[in-house]
Amino acid sequence: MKNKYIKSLGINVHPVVFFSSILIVLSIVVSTLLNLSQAAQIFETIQSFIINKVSWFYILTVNIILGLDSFNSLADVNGDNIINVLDVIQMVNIVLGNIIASEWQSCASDSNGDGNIDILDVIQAVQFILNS
Ligand SMILES: [Ca+2]
Ligand SMILES: [Ca+2]
Repeated sequence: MKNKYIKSLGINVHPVVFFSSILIVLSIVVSTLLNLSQAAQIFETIQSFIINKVSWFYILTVNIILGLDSFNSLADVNGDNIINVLDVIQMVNIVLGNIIASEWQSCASDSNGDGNIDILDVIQAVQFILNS
């Protein structure tokens, strides 16, 4: 059986999944960087909605995130105690259904604590990486 995984730099990746995930993540990051004012407006709109409509949930979520972050597991999907692009790639693969997340990975991937793993979690993880 042909091994379709690439082993380099100590990571084991599927080439199609890996490079398509990188392309998706880079396109999100680049489009955000190229449209900073529009991205800021979108994030401000989302934040305003959250604060005005579901502030109790926002406060609860922030406390949960801070609590989880103190254990350094939030968004650390691969469990190496570092939050970087490898975690984002795994999150994208979980969102796309390319990999089935363990219960621990599901908890780590739910960056915003809303109980769903989706693109908002990926965006939050990318923002965390860019801000750190
Ligand atoms: Ca990690
Ligand atoms: Ca989520």
